[in-house]
Amino acid sequence: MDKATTSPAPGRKVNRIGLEMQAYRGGKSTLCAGCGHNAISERITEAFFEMGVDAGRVIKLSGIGCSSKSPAYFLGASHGFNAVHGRMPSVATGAAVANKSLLAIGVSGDGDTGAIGIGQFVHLMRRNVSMIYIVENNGCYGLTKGQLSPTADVGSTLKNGVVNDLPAVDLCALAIELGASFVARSFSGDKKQVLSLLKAAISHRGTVMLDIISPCVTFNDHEGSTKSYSYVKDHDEPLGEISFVPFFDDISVDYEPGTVQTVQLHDGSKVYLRKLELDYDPTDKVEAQRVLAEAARRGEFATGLIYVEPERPDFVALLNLVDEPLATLPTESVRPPRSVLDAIIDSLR
Ligand SMILES: Cc1ncc(C[n+]2csc(CCOP(=O)(O)OP(=O)(O)O)c2C)c(N)n1
Ligand code: SF4
Ligand SMILES: [Mg+2]
Repeated sequence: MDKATTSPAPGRKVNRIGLEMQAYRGGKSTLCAGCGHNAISERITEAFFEMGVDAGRVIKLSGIGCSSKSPAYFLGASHGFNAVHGRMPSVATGAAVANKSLLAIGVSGDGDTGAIGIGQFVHLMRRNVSMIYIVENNGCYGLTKGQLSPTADVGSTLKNGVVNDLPAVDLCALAIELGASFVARSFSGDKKQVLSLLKAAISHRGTVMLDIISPCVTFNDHEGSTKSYSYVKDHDEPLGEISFVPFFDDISVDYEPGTVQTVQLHDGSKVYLRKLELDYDPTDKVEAQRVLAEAARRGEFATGLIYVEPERPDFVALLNLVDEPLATLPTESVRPPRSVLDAIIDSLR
């Protein structure tokens, strides 16, 4: 990034590479006011600013969905690739292998990841591709008007009364099982926790799977949902016809390790967040799986850094590549000279 064009005004806060927060912002959000996804974009902006990351070495990736639109709203100076629905992991894997000097951050949704993209997600996790993979989890397909997603809890209902009778996919439990080396869960309204998890994620090498419960204020607003706010609008209005988007205050929470925070959503429904104890050991895989299963049994979400395995080699390390990123290797290094090709052809005659 050209520092000369972004030199800070006197007295303004700058980070360790001399840039202001403004240098880390993206375009103006077109998502609904109050959508949890907007709060996450703000935290990503803050985290990259506070960590003093050079935005020119970051690649933002996504699939399709409201959540997948988010990379447009942060790190405007970074590279970006908006992939096909559910196909972000393969694009991210290609980018990470081609240029290992990039810091990759992907934003997906519970539909993009848990439904159409589940196969690609599985292989990204087991390869431990070095990237930050965020699932903005609202338990529904926000962009296509609120259908239940695979992370919707049993008993969740659609507005028309349809009840979800399928068990939810726990993407954190799956990621741990598959081999992701940093697995965490939070709530979009917990500014402190989301920010500190993102800062830790930026420092990690390997797959960071960060599941952030992020309410959809527009569609997932029914009583009984465990991942939603509702908004106040005419109840006779048919689902899918949005005549206005009301403003909501963001719900913010701040609670101590080891305690349970009940979050009352706009429609009166609740989510229960249990922050892991301060002395919780996130390096114990079996304990991490037990904590997730126990929280699910109680109808709660365990939040915090659930599992970390800092020493696990990432995919690029396993491939044993040359030191220089493949993308910047000179032609002479990657293309054999004519004489070598001729010798091969001769040997086959
Ligand atoms: C191949 C394909 N199938 C289906 C769709 C329709 N579609 C677009 S976004 C989406 C689901 C989005 O849900 P989620 O990933 O949870 O994101 P959210 O909008 O809730 O943030 C679907 C089914 C599509 N765009 N492409
Ligand atoms: S429809 Fe839901 S998920 Fe999409 S922007 Fe609006 S509140 Fe967010
Ligand atoms: Mg969703």
